[in-house]
Amino acid sequence: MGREIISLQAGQAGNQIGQQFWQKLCAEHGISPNGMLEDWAENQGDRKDVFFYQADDEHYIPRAILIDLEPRVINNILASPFKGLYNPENIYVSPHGGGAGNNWAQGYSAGEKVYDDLMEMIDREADGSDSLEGFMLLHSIAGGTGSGLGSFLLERLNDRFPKKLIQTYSVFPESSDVVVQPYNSLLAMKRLVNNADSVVVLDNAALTRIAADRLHVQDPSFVQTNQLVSTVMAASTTTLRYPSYMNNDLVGIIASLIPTPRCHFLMTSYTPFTGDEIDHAKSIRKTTTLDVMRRLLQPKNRLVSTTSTRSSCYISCLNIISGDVDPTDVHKSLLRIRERQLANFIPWGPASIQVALTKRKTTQNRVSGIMMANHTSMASLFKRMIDQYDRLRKRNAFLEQYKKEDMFANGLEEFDDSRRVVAELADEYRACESEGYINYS
Ligand SMILES: Nc1nc2c(ncn2[C@@H]2O[C@H](COP(=O)(O)OP(=O)(O)OP(=O)(O)O)[C@@H](O)[C@H]2O)c(=O)[nH]1
Ligand SMILES: [Mg+2]
Repeated sequence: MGREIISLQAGQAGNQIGQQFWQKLCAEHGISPNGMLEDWAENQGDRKDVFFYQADDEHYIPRAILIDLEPRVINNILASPFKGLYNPENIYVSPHGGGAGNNWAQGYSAGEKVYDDLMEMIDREADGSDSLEGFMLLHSIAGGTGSGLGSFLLERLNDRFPKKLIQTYSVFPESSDVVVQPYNSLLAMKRLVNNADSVVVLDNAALTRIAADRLHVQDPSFVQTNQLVSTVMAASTTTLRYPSYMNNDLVGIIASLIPTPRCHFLMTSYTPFTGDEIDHAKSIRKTTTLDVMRRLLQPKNRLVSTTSTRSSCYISCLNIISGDVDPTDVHKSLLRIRERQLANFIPWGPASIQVALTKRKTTQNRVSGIMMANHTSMASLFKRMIDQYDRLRKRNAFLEQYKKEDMFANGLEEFDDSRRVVAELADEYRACESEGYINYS
């Protein structure tokens, strides 16, 4: 057995999303807010040990490390009904308390200063697992802590655990969020490219749009958008937690979605969001397997806003379907999708949607699904990021705060290098659209 995953949640977005993710996993596995197993939850054929371990007194404890440079968000978690769930030794709140002021460089430097404390927690968790598969980082890339300290962690995890996988759930900003977000995002992107094996991209613009669509909420709170995110995170890990014969470890999922190492930025869609997951979701009529699989391909259901061109296509696509599903319906749906050409694929690889049916038993028989896909339109997101960066940089705006930190004290090469890395990634995604990609270097 084994194949455990340690989650690291950094900064406000990381910890707020993490809070809901753990709440959701507890509900699915029948773990109460204080870590006790409910009676119905025995012998469900699930693997609680991927994300939890048991303390001496049988309590389930998340393999989670909570990190922030300011206390507010973590204090909220510690004032919630789930306060007893986490291992208190796994919580790091900076004693200085002011956060990283929306500044990547400040977050990165803070990481260097608290390296020993953080690594001690991570090593202890790693030593406590039987056979660790990897790490999951939850963070946003627009602020200071999740972005900068998160970047630092990605680099160090890579050095210290070179054989372990790193997957991130990364929240990309809406363009109006933070003035210096183009700087922070670009610098964090370099680490997501170089130091992560797989990045699940979520963006706040898409989350807001889906909240308006599904929940009729025009100005959603983070609690509401985070319910969308935690639903998707839980769904994307169902095959790990309820294993069948495929996709039951992270390496399997990554291998099937990421044929070439640099193009590892995944988009997700989920349908239907209902009142089971989301407060105030619109009720839905009965959904069929075909409905679900068709909706998963619609751009409006994606949790990331990219712009497709006529040549945009899927590099890979995995659907994980839950509920009462007849495999013949899956087969028929795949045929229908192919006949109607609802999904275009790269010319240099297998043109097929992979489908996994989960073993998770639910109370309703409702069919729901998540799509995880590698799609070349992701290039448009990186292009937009570079354009926003160029506009800010041309004016030399807001650079003083960065120059105060060591990395930028002697020049701004780090910015130029990060820009180069992101531009090359966008180019490679576009190159994937043509036959000649097999010779790409
Ligand atoms: N989806 C989502 N986005 C969030 C949440 N909290 C903050 N954000 C977004 O994250 C970005 C800001 O990053 P934060 O996570 O607040 O910053 P931080 O990592 O705590 O860094 P500092 O506070 O600067 O030290 C903005 O784009 C926000 O809109 C959240 O709970 N959910
Ligand atoms: Mg913060």
